[in-house]
Amino acid sequence: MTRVLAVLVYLFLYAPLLVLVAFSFNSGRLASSWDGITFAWYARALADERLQASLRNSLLVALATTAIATAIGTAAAMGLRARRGGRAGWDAFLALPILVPEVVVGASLVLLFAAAGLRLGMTTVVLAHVGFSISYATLVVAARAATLDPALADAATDLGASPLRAFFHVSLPALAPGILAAALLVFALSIDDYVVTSFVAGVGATTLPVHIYSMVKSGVSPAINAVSTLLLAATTLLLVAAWALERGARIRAAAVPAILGLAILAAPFAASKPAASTDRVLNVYIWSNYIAPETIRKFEQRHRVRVNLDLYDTNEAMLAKVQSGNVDYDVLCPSNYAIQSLVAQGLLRPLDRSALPHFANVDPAFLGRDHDPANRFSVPYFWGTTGIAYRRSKVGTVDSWAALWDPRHRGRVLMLDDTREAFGAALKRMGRSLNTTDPAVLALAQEMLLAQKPLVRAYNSSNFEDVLLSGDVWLAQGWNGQFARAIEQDPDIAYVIPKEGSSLFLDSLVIPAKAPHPELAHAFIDFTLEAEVAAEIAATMRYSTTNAAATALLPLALRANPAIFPPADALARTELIEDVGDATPLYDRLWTEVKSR
Ligand code: N2P
Repeated sequence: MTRVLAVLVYLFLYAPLLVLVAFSFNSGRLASSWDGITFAWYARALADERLQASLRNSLLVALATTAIATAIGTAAAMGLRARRGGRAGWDAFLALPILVPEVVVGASLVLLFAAAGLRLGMTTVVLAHVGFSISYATLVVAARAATLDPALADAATDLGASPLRAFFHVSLPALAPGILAAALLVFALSIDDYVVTSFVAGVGATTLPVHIYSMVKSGVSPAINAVSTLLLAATTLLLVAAWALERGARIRAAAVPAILGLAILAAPFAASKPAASTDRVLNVYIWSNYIAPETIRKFEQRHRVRVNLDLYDTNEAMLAKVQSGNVDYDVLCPSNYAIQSLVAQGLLRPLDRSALPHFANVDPAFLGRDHDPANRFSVPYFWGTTGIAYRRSKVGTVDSWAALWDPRHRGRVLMLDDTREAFGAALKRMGRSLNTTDPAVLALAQEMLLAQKPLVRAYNSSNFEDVLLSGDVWLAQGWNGQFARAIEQDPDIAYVIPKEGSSLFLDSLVIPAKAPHPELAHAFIDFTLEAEVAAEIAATMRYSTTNAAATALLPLALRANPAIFPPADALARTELIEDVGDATPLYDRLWTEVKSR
């Protein structure tokens, strides 16, 4: 009986990992069906330059962290041992950082770095990793140190050795397995940290876990399973080595798993041809699913530069990062209402039109809008609508927001994880403007969203179309481009702009006031304005282009697709989301309450 229980517990622990490993070899794209064995995802993952760059960053950070944290940890362990008496209190202080939630550590470090005037980048990542690994390193070395007989070092000093000599010749060799175990543990902790790193990474310091997470955001590809399996194998091997050393195994015995683990991490470098060396970089921060890696690659080749691409899923997330002031982005893609607030805060740089010869390709219908009347700061990129996509076979025909509140759809509804869009749906359902600033109306909208919560399976603004495709939900609020792609994959899915009306968005490229590479930023924006490039972007992403010259180049099927270019009567029902100024904090608070209650 106990044996059966033990098997069940281990299965519970390891089943998700086993599924991940298995599906990294699945030749089909979907996790719902097994289509045969392939190594293609590994080949794809190993050939991905962005992945290699992030792995390179991860290795650099992990090596630096290991060296620094292990040295400090060893010194601390020796210091603690020397202080006989009163140790317990110090031990507790050491263990504390291990227990402090990672989000707290991340958020406080961002504040600290801002106060110290440090720009977020590789250095801040290393500092953060050293910070959270010192405790682990100290505890592991201290455990080994406790088994040492202090009389040995005393004997060496009695025989005339200096304390330093006694440490290096007597204590250190005896401590070596503990130090190595600590080093391996620190390396493993650093190489797969996500939470703290995502706070302090800034641009150009994307590590492997951060990259994997952004891959998930731009659409789930089984290549992620392959990368994750490699990362899993490498960390497991390193931890086995650390564990063996702690158990007193010979260093040579532990070397086998350690070297194997490191070799797995080095594999992508062996598989890659050396990247074209270039020190010109451009930091682009844009919506997920808004530009294809292939398009970025073309720009990189043409200008012999490297583009750091970071992705976001809400204007609020982007604004928070840009307002924090210690990130170095060159190009952003805010929605109209976010541009209003960026301009008001003086955070954008006026554009140099002479550096944008293809500006004339923009459809004049999208120029001179309220958020930037003379287009001094922004160049339109994509426009689109928010609506509901649904499974016809499950819910019939949908034409109203009420469907997202229908108790029959309990647990089958997805809402955008986006303040203005979620409130927009509720407000439209009430027949109100989605730009209302009336606190009483907003309180009612909040009540509606709270009442809807039991029906909602997920709040998601990144890969909502995948959740619908997978069958997990039957109805999803979301943005039209990604839904257009879903409909092509599964004709059971339909998209509608509800009869009560919905939101319209207009997203533009802008250059932050403090952009470190404004010239390249102009070159990039102009590149996206070229008719062929804009057409490629629109055709791969399926959002609606604001580029008149590109529209003419789009395949007829796309131009005639009502999900991408909705009929006039549906468009007439939409309303542009606008900056609500002083009411913004109210919206934010009400939305946080909906999510947390
Ligand atoms: C991108 C979604 C479209 C952005 N993933 C809506 N402004």
